[in-house]
Amino acid sequence: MPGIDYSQKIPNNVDLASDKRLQRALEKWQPSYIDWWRGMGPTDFNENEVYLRTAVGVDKDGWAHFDYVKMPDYRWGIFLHPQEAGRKVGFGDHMGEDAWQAVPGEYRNSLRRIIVTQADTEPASVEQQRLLGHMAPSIYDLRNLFQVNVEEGRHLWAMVYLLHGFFGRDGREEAEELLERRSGNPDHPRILGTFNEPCTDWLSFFCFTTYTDRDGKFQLLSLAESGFDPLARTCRFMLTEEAHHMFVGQTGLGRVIERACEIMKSGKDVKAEGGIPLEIVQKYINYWNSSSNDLFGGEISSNASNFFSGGLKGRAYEEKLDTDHKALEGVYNMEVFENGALAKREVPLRNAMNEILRDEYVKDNEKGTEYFNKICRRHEVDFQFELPHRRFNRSIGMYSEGRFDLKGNVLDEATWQERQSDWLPTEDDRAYVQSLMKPCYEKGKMASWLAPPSKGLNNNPVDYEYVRL
Ligand code: BYC
Repeated sequence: MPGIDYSQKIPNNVDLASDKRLQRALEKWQPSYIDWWRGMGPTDFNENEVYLRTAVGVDKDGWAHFDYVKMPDYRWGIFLHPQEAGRKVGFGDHMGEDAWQAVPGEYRNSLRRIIVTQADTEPASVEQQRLLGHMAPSIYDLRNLFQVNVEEGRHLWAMVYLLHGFFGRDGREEAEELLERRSGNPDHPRILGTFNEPCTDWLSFFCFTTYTDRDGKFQLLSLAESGFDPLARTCRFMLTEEAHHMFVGQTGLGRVIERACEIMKSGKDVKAEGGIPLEIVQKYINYWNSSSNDLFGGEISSNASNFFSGGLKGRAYEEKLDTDHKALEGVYNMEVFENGALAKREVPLRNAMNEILRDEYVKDNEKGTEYFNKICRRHEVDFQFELPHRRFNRSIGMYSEGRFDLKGNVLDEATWQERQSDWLPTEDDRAYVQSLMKPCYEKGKMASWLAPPSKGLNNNPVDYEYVRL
């Protein structure tokens, strides 16, 4: 297995030096990327040394390397999971054929579209989070934010390698565009909805890394099955990085909940003590979870069917599933929304691939909800977190045509208008959360609204100097 070559301008494990054209093209893109980072990344912290984790290998232990790095000097590179000899396409119409090492002509446009959509989310999230460093609740959290940011930058590199390496001139043009679109810019927005939403407080950041990054996990799991082998190998390695982002989100929300529970248990008022009431946490969960549900696309999708039949995008864990990998027969029983009402309908399996992936996502989210409820029970606080129903507050797909409550029941417009402030953050809720967003940079100290983590990083104490300010 080739290790990562750090002697090159662009660290990589794909023997970039042997492909001079590709190397030149990527080295030409590199300064534009650094310019983008210096302008749109966490700009005001470019000169600080941050205790970051860098990949030195693509195996399980390859993550062991931690060191102080100034973010613009981070070694963004191209790291692919090792090639599996004799790998075959594992699903769809081409099942059993050799996995493709080049882009099949007939799927060029679809593959480019999938890769560009995935790629676009990476710089978008860095842009969304760029000002959060100014209001971090601790140095430990500040470092985690920056770790997430540099890894999203690396994910962009991973996708740009595919665009440059396999899509010729179109790919190079798409790579340029990835540095030109801007999160939330009405004239030149990012492609997917959630990635244009403002993320200007840390409660949103923890929800984003819990729910939006978890969408990333499932999209990557399905692309890791792709018959286009370089895409599959790229996504397999990205998944190892994604896990840390969800850890940041899940434990971050857990600590906010824990702090509120501690205050409640002591009989004091959560707001008076500078905590975040659990009802507000639930509303933020409702908001970010529903937006992230949109990221799976429409419930019935011919795009998804084509991606599956072409062997481009499988189901999560497709290889391990004990099932018909062609999905030609069988149906998905869906509750469709038609003429203002829900009705049961059998949908051909291939057309339901987005929904099948969303099912896995919902299951994984439910485990997260249970983790939050355990914290409440441990503190003997009588509060039950609930995951909103997938129909709630949607902007994409058939359920965006109607209004639904948190349990997925159909509502009329008037009831929705009357009730939505009970379910989604109001201006007042947002103003309150924003009022707490003050930096807490004293070593080992935490802001008033969250509990300390149970341990520090890489066997260091919680009060370690994770960022040299
Ligand atoms: N917002 O057939 P449909 C991550 C569009 S996150 C706006 O229903 P399809 C990360 C769609 O483009 C993972 N538009 O959907 C996390 C289409 O437009 P056109 C990102 C949307 O194509 C945190 C139309 O609606 N990965 O990694 O089956 C931090 C109808 O499309 C949205 C990927 O996205 C939306 N939410 O499925 C950092 C994987 N949803 O063509 C990173 C690659 C749909 O009619 N992408 N539309 O103009 C895909 O597999 C698919 O494009 C989607 C959409 C699943 C996203």
